[in-house]
Amino acid sequence: MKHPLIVVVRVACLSAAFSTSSNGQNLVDLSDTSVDSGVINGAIYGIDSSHPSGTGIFGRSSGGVFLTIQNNGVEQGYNTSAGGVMDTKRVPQWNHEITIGSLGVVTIGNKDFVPFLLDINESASNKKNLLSLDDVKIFTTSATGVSDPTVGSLVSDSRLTLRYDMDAGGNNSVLLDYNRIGGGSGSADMALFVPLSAFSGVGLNQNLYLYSKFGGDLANGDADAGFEEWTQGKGTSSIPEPATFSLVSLCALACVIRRRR
Ligand SMILES: [Ca+2]
Ligand SMILES: [Ca+2]
Ligand SMILES: [Ca+2]
Repeated sequence: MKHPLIVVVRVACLSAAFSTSSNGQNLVDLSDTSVDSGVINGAIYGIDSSHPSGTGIFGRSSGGVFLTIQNNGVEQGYNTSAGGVMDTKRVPQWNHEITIGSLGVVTIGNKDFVPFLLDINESASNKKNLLSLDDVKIFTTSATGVSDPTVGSLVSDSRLTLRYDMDAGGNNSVLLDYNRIGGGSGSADMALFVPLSAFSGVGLNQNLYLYSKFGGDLANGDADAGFEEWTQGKGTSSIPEPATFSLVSLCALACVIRRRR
């Protein structure tokens, strides 16, 4: 198990890159060993070098792998427990809904983020080691077993609320290198930190759907070989309960009224 201190040190390192990155049209090239992280639409995409990974080990304390995607060329999917949707695999054991209440929170600089980890599996040679992450869209909903067949139908599904969109405002991308963190050595390839503010007011029992797409945006970034796997990163605190805030506010208001009498 990872010591909490390692998380603190790692996110402190990322905070430096956070302040110098820009939003909007953006390529975060994590295949460039001089680049450790970048920001797209407020979320940090960074190299993760501290986590043990692999099914059953990676993120076990947070529930393990929740999204498994595999195809050649372009591949996409989201973490629904419904089978046969897009390019998802190993449904529902390693591809299933997660709740808002299960998410961890970490602080980077003076902002709170929800961490996710990505473990890719690509061929190690002949430039097949590269993989483009083309899109990440995160939704919340009270629905379970969502089976929209396209990203367009996901976005237009009235049951779902879009909370984060990598491609908002432009066709943004992240380039990943399977060999950078040592391929199958047991480390995650990328950490994604989504601003906690994206989930403001969402009930803890709501489901989170994370849609991601690979292999389409960048030359030599085709998908191949094994599964791409998403897990929840481990937080240093938990998501606050919206109802708790409401009760605190009501209590504060009651105290003010009482003092005025
Ligand atoms: Ca590849
Ligand atoms: Ca894109
Ligand atoms: Ca793959």
